[in-house]
Amino acid sequence: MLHIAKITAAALAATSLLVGAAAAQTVFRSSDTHPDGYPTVEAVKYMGELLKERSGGRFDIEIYHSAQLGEEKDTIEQTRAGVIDLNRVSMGPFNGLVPETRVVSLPYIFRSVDHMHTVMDGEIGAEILAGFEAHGLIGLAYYDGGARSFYNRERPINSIEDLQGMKFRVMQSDIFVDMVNALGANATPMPYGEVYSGIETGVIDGAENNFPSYESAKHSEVAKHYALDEHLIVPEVLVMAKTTWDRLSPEDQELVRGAARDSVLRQRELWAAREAESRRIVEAQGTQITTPDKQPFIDAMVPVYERHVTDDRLKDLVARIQAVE
Ligand code: GTR
Repeated sequence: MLHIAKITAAALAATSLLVGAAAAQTVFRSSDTHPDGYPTVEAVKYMGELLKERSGGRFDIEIYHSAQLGEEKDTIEQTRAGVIDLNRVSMGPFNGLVPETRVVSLPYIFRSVDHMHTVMDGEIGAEILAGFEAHGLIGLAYYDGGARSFYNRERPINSIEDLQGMKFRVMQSDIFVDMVNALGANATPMPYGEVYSGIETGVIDGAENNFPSYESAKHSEVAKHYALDEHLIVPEVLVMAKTTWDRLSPEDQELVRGAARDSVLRQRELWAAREAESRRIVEAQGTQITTPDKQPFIDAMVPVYERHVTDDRLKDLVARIQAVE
């Protein structure tokens, strides 16, 4: 019911382009699941400032943070329908829609965040971004989401053996379900907003995420064991509704793209600071961090690659990513 109420409210609010009375100002409605102050929210705000300045006040961005417009899966559909103009989402929830996003959602596909940056800033990143257009979306830029690791309420994880039989929430993607199952644990796909109560009530034992999400969504209050296995380095993406994009002149499209591009550096700086700060906060609040040997986790992912990297396009992308120094 809550979701439906949110969608209806958003749909009723107006057409996606709000035209202000005074100077025919276009305000893009932008969604983010994270709270105000989170690096992705702040980066889109910064993009809005740049857009406003560079367009002489013709464009602005209004941010609906804290999942005000719904959970990511729903907001993706609303963006495709043009009800939401801009959306900052993880690549994971796009796995069922945009095949290109699957390659960067494979566990341990990137050796490090630096490797991820080199790949995504280059031609492979551009190719993946272009893949959104066939699905009613325009990929504008990538943001950092660090590395995701497992956390749970039961016990410290020092090896794969410690994960056996535990139930972990994953983002709604078949790749993540198989990833968790390949480790001998059980995967439960569910929306981000349900994770806190899921852990609190014991429906799940834990979840997996980066430090800023673990901290800001307060999962750290209910799951005190965090294992730094860093199985996923999934970039985040900022997309625009194609219907909104198509209404802009080529010059204004370039303006939007440029402002998005210029917000990336700001987001990376904010991200690095927030990652360290969130880790400091959760440790001070009693989170126990373990550092299991990653190699057995990497080895356990062989069947996940066998199952999901089957067509030639994906095989080629995986090989090219792995070949990037
Ligand atoms: C966060 C990511 C969100 C969302 C969330 C989740 O790290 O920034 O976009 O995907 O994880 O686990 O659902």
